[in-house]
Amino acid sequence: MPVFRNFIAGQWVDAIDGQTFDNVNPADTTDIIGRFPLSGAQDVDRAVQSAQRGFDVWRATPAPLRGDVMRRAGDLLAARKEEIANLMTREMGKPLAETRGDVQEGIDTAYYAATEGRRLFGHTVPSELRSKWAMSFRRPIGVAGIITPFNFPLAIPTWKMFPALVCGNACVFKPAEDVPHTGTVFVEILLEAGLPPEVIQLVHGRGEMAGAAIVSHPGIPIVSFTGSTETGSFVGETCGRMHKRLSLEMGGKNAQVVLDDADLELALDGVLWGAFGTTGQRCTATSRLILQDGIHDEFVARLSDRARALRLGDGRREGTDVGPLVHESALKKVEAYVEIGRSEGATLALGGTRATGAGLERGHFFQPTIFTGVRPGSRLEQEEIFGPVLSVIRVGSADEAFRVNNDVRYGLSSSVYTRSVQVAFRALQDLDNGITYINAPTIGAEAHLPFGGVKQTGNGHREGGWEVYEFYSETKVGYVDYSGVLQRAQLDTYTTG
Ligand code: UN1
Repeated sequence: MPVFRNFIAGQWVDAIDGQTFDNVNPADTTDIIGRFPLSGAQDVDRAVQSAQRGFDVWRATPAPLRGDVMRRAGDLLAARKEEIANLMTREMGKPLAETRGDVQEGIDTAYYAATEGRRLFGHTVPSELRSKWAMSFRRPIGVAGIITPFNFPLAIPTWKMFPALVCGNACVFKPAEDVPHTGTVFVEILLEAGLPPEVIQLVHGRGEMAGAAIVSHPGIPIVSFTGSTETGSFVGETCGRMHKRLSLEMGGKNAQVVLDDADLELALDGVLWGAFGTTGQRCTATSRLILQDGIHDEFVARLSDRARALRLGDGRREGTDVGPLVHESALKKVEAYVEIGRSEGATLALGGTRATGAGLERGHFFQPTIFTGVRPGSRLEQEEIFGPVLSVIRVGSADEAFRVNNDVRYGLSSSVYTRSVQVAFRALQDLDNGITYINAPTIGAEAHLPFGGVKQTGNGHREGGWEVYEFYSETKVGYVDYSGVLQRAQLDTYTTG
């Protein structure tokens, strides 16, 4: 079996205590992809010490040259797109069309980052005093702790690390233990692109061990985490206590609203992709479908027909629409929510059980599942499931739909299907989400726009676009007084009035 290593202090190494874990294909659990180091606090500590040396080299490298490394990384990702999509599907299950998109998101992020190395704008503003300049500029922060989930094994690490690196930080990277192979290939690509070896450290392992060690290490002043809201609370507590800068991207309970005047065929395409793409394992997945009275029954009937026809299977097989869940405990969680839905009195309109049949015997497959008659406020309607389970809620008006959309603790994305320009713009204003789509599904964020959510989805930061560069850098202000005399701000300026 192939054996993989950490990348620490410029070397490919085992975990210090020699422990390992196996990486298993969720579509066929007899297919073992490789053995990876199960790292702990000592491994993280070595990584941080090395990254601090890397930081000293990297921060002194001009930002446009740092950007050139990202451009080359983008070129390498583009050249290896098909190969990376394949290995990604093998380790986490989503179909090839989606993993190709995942790699493309990484390529787009690379090229955006490359040019950002030539911007990293500060401000120059007039001073209130004569013969004095006032300006702001950006400085790197230090060693960034990067903890990423399984569902976008390449895109999410690139969202975090390309901007962190362009800003001049070093990174200690822990990919989810479900997708260590993609994480390894990504680090190889960064090195091949010319990143100085100590600037990047790869530490494989579990959240409770390697992840917790990163979050609590005093040598890591900045942490970026994508994962569950529960884990995010722990990460936030530790970072808060240690005064670390922290970006959290956490849960969602995203809704697609379909109003009576909508293009129903378009809305059907949208919800199928939003709810069952990535087997519902996206923070942006459509987990609730809010239907207006007038179209409710027809829409549910047409949706059930379309969802029933989705083909489950190995994502590497041509024609597969929906892959497996990532592991057994994800499957159990989905089963538990089906039970919760039943006990709360919702009607199971489709699915609800593990999927069986030819080619599905050895994987974590679950049928696309639809509940109707779901009550606002019920657990099924409120809690993140992270699986192919869609809850349908009936409403009488756009206003009621918006209230239901907003009445959850999460606020990542939302979607409204309508032909009314008034309602569309009202939705943009009134829905409590970081992203609202009009006539498009809840998933599909683009790499050059800010990505993130409100309420318990995040902690006020955004990834992607221009905003993330502010997260990964400190603003510094410089004043240059060339008057040759003592000028006292606020005292010598306004002498009258
Ligand atoms: C996530 O679900 O964790 O908007 C990220 C999308 C993707 C990113 C999702 N581009 O669906």
